[in-house]
Amino acid sequence: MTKSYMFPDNFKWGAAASATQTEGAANSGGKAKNIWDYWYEIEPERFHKGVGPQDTSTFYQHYKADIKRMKDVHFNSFRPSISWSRLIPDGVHVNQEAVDFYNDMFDELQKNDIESIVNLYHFDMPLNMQNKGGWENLEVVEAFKYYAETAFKLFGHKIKKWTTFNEPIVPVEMGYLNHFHYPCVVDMKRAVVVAYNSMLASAKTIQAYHELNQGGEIGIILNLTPSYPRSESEGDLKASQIADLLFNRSFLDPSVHGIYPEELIELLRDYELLPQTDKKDIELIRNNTVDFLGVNYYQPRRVKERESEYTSDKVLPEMFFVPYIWPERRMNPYRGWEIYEKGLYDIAMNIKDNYGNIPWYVAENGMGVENEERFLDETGMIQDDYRIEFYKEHLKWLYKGISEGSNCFGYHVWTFMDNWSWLNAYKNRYGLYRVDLETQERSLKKSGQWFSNVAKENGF
Ligand code: BGP
Repeated sequence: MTKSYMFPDNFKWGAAASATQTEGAANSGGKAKNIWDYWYEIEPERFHKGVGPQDTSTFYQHYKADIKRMKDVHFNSFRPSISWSRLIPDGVHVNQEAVDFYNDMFDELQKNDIESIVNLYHFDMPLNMQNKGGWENLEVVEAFKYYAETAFKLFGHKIKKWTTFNEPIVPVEMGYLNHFHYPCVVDMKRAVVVAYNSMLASAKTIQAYHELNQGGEIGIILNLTPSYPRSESEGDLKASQIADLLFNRSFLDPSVHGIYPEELIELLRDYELLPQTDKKDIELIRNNTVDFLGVNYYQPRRVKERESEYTSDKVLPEMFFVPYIWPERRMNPYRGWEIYEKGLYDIAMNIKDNYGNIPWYVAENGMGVENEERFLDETGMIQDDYRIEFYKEHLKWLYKGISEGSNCFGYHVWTFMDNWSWLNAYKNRYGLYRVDLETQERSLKKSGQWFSNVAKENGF
C-alpha cells in the first residue's frame, strides 16, 4: 500500500525520557538527593496520591529488557537524561556505579542500533547545588559545566548527540514564578536570574563540548509554545508578543542566534528586572550557539490583553497578558492542555523562516490520559485510539512543514513507557507501553503497535 506521509531518509523515530521520571533507584546506586527527592520528603502531600520519585518506572533495574522493547517497536533513537546527582553525588567526585550504569545503558542502546541523544539537565537540580542557591548562584553554573565536561569525557566517544537542557523555561516558570516546582519562589526578578544563568550554563557547556572536539553535535531542547493572540487588536497582539518573548524567545534567540531580543531587554529594563551581566558572558553566549534544536510541543498558548486592573504588587507575567479561552478549542481534559496540531507546523515554519532553518527535531509530543485501565481489552491491551489520532494529526502537520522545507530530522514521543510525572506522579499515562505499577510489568498498547509500524515504514 502506498503511504501518504513518507518522512525523509534516516528520520529519527523514538522517545524521550528523563532520569528522575524513569530510573527509580533514587536512593541507591550511590545517587545523592535532587530537589525532587527532597521536596517529596518534606511535602509528600504535594504529589498525586502521595507517590514520590523513589522508584518511578524501575528503568535502573530493567533497562536491558526495556531497550529490547524499544527495539521491538523499531526505535532508531532514544533520548535519556543523565542524572547529575547520580553521576557526581557530592558535586566533585564521580560515582563509579553511575558510570557503569550509563556506560552499559548506552552500549545496550548501541547494540540495538538505537542512537542515544543524551540530555544533561531535566529539571533535576542536585539538592547540594540547590542549597547553594541553584541557578541563582554562578558557582552552580560552573559546577554544571564541570559535570557536563565530565560526562563528555566519560561517554563522548560513544555519544554523538548531546543536549544541554530540557525545557529550561519550565523550572523558571514553575519554580520561580509559581509554586509547582521546588523551591516554589514567586519572584520575577529572581526568575530572570535563573533563566539567564541557565542560558549561561548552556552556552558554557556548548563551548566546553566544542573545545573537546569529539566529532559530535550539541543542542538544546525547548518547549516552544506558540503564542496566539485573541484578535488582531493592538492590545492582543502586544500581549501575545510579550508572551512569546518571555516564554519562547528568552531561550530560543540566545540559543540559536546568540543574542537576546532587544524588545525583551527593553521590557525587563522598564520593570527593573534586568539581571547583572558581564560583557564576557554576553560574548560567550554570542559565540556558543547550538548545532541543532529539540522542540517539545504539547499545546499552544492563547492570550489576550489584560482587561481588568492588575492588583498584585508584584511584577509577574500575568501583568502583561492573560489566558484566552478560544471557543473552538479541543482539550485533553486530563492534563488540561489544548490539543492544536497545527501548532507544530507553525513551529516548523518559524524555525525555517526566522531561525536560519537550523536542523531540529520534535523531542517530545504526547498525550497524557488518566485511568487508562478502562481501555484494556480482553487480551490485556490498552486500546488507546485517541493517542494514535493525536500522533497522526501532529505528524500530518509536521509532514507539511517538512514538505515546505523545514529542516526537521526526527520525531520523538513522550514517552516510551508510562512514567512518573513531577507533581502528577502516575495520574496521566503517556507510554507506548503500559506499566503495571504493582508488578512493574510492561505491555504494549495499541498506540505502541501503531508507532512501531510507522517507525518501521518511515511513514504512514
Ligand atoms: C514535558 C517534560 C516531561 C514530561 C511532559 C509531560 O514538559 O519535559 O518531563 O513530564 O512534559 O508533562 P506532565 O508530565 O506534566 O504531564
